[in-house]
Amino acid sequence: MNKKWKMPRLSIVILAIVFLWAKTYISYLTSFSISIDNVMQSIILFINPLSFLLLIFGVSFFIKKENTRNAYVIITSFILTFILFANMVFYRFFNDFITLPVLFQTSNFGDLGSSVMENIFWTDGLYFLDIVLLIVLAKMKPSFIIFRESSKINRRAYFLVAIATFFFNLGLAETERPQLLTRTFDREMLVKNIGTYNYHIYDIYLQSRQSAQRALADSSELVDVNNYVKANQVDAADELKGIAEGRNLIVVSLESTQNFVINNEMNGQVITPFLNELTRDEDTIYMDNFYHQTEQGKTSDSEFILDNSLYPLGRGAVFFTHSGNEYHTLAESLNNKGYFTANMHANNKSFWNRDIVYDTFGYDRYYSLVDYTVGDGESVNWGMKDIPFFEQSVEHMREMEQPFYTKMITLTNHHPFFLDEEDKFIEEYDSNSGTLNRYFQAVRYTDESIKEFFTDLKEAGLYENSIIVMYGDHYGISENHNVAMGQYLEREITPFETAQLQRVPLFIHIPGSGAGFVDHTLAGQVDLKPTIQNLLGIDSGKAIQFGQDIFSKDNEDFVILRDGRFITNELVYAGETCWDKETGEPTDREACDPYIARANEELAYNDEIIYGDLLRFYDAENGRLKSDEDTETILNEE
Ligand code: GP9
Ligand code: MN
Repeated sequence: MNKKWKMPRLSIVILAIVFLWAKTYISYLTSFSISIDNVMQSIILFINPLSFLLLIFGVSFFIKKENTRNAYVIITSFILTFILFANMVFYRFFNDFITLPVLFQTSNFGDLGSSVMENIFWTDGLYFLDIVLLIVLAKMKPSFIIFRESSKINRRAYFLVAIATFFFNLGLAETERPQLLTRTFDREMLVKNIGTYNYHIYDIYLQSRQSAQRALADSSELVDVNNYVKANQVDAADELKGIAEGRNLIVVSLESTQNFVINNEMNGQVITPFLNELTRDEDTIYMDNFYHQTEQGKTSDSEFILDNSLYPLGRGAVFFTHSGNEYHTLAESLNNKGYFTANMHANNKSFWNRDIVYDTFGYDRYYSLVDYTVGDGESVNWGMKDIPFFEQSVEHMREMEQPFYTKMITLTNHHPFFLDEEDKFIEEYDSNSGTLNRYFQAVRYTDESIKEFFTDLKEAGLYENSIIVMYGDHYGISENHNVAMGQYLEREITPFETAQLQRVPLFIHIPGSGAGFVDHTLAGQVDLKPTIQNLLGIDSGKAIQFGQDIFSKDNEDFVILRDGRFITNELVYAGETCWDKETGEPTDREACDPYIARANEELAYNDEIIYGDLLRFYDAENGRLKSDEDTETILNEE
């Protein structure tokens, strides 16, 4: 009866697990916008960090020495907290979770500096508080904490619980989302169901599987891929064929430029006066239903699509992960036509691994940062301002052999969208998002730079004999700014609206042609290569590619985004929901089903090509398999 009450004693391991579990769950609620539709999903979200934490901290039970064991617990806590923190910062910018290939893109990190700093808050420090506490406890060894080794029985029970938790979690996730692990385009879905830490383990597994895939691939895989591609190819347009034959080709990638700013105003101020003029110009084709198809590789993904008419990858940047593959590029086809081919971008040459990839793609020359003089006050955000960039680029063009093809990449309109006073031509917007507020100003600056670029080209005598193709590379405003976007667009930003916001402008300007019109055809970046080739009178031959000539009469009105969303004339599939395009309301899923299958099939074939490096087996000139010299398999019999 008189037994003294004893405080229940806690194991330091359990304490560490509880802290991390709590932190991870809090981060789900506060830092990641994970959508929850039902109670089951809330339960899964709550338990999903646990199985991994139990297992990883369980390792400590096998460590005999107390100090080593405590050190293991503390270091593991720190590493996992850091991974969580890195994901939070990454998510604030990219609205996405880190993948292994992204992590190894260290050559990009220097330039990311300003964007990273914008996305770290002082409150993030709170996430590390428990580690300080664990260190203090390990030092002071208070009596209410157990530090000694656990018994065999306890250990067994512990791991039984851990493994049961793991399968319980996986089981719930499978019922909630069948085929979760086989359809892995959607990282949010993965994290939601198996938790951040298991997600990273799964990501490591994917990475090793993909490395093996190339080694195991053989030319026979091309037969299916080729059948699919050929079945979906259309005849190139006749009317515009060769309209720009022999001209210089200037492609301008407009950083973060979305289509909603075109012919639009912000608080009574015109955002893109020059581009607006172009939409009504007699020499310009303006496409207002054109989608970007990029993923984690952002600008580099759009470059990849342009040159190959293939999709980028669902995870990582293909510029990093598959820079050594064999490709049949736009640059190569122009080289064969006697063009001088170049890239122009005033950033470190290794950013996005460009120096390596441009070589692989067959470009003759890369004008990178070292080829530009960045004067005082000529740099903002990630580097050189666009106006001096265009000015100096035209100087380089004067020296080029003609005809030339050059791809230019603008930079000023990049997150965090800061500008010097003298470059602000309009006021900021007035929402709760500084990013969106500054975005309008930065786009306005891009518009000004294009206007000056056209003048520079005319002065250099390069204008008349060129065709200028300009397109937005990817979105600039992520879903993290939905409230502010909703305020601007005066409607709620549903997944349907978000998909529609992935439209970027496309301008095809052919001086003196009189070929201008506004085109509402549905198209995407994969269509750029065949379209440009047709305008230049180049036969795309037997290239394996997913795009279609936009101006072809048979062009299919179906655009697939890299994460499996798609758009047709009637439907939009986004957020796992089928939307009626006219009303913007959800509609019967059956209507979307055939397209869902088609989108998945196309993306899967695409990945097979890239992961297996399949084009190394293929001769695009004659449509034959290269490696099979004995059999001379012909894939494209007339
Ligand atoms: C960097 C520039 C921007 O050189 O192309 O890259 P992004 O972050 O947009 O992919
Ligand atoms: Mn970009």
